Amino acid sequence: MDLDEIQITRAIVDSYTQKFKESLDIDVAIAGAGPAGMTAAYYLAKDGHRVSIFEKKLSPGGGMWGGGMLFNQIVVQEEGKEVLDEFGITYSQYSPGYYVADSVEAASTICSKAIKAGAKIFNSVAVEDVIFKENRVSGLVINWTPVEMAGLHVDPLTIRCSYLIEATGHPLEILSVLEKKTGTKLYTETGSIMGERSMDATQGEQDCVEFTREVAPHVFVAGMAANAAFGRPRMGPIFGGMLLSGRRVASLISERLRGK
Ligand code: 48F
Repeated sequence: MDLDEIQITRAIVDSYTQKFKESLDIDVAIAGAGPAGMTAAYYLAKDGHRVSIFEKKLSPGGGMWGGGMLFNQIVVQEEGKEVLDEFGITYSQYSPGYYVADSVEAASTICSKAIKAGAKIFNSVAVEDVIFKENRVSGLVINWTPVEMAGLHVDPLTIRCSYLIEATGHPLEILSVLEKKTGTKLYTETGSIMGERSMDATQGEQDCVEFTREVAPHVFVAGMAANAAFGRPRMGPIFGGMLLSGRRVASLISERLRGK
């Protein structure tokens, strides 16, 4: 058949607009499509919640693609294995308690499963600020990443959400803005961002799950962002903690949404 260029354009613009409109007022907005954010989105969507991720890079997947130092394999410990099973990611046992998986399969599968479960992912969209009213976050301020990169003076758009997951990993971009612009006292020991500590895989992995929690009213941290917020160690290319953190934050927020 003859293809009509304008019909192709209409199809893209209409369907994107529809997807975006459905994300303007949602239960959970997630900043960052790394393994923690995407796993959280999968479980929240599976639980029937309206959830969208805003990811500033073109490719969702965060730090998972590159495995360790670009050796594109990841390690998952015993505790995280059941999340690999949930996603159907292929893995093998390297030695007792150490499982390895292809990082490209892992990142792409989690991404695909999250979308198929009903989550929406908006790539190349950076979260630059939050909506802050009555002493709490009630939404996100977003803009195209290329606008930010080019330093263009273009005003952003906004998303309303009941809960926000800060899953931007090491840089903790959203919590930093929240702290700086609103003076919100965080639920950390010091009331402020404590900053990540040097590497300790055992402690870092445990803490990543334990410190996955509410850090300010209606704002939860997950993944490496939890360690960075609460002053806990980094853990390197072992990913069980990220997957378990994503699952945990989904369950904590699901409980809150059911009780609201
Ligand atoms: O860094 P990232 O993969 O975070 P994570 O899910 O997983 C951490 C691991 O990859 C690894 C590790 C495990 O051993 O330590 O680092 O906690 O994914 C964070 C995502 O957030 C995006 C960023 O591009 C990345 O894909 N991001 C960062 N800032 C923003 C953002 C922002 N302002 N707006 C939107 N996305």
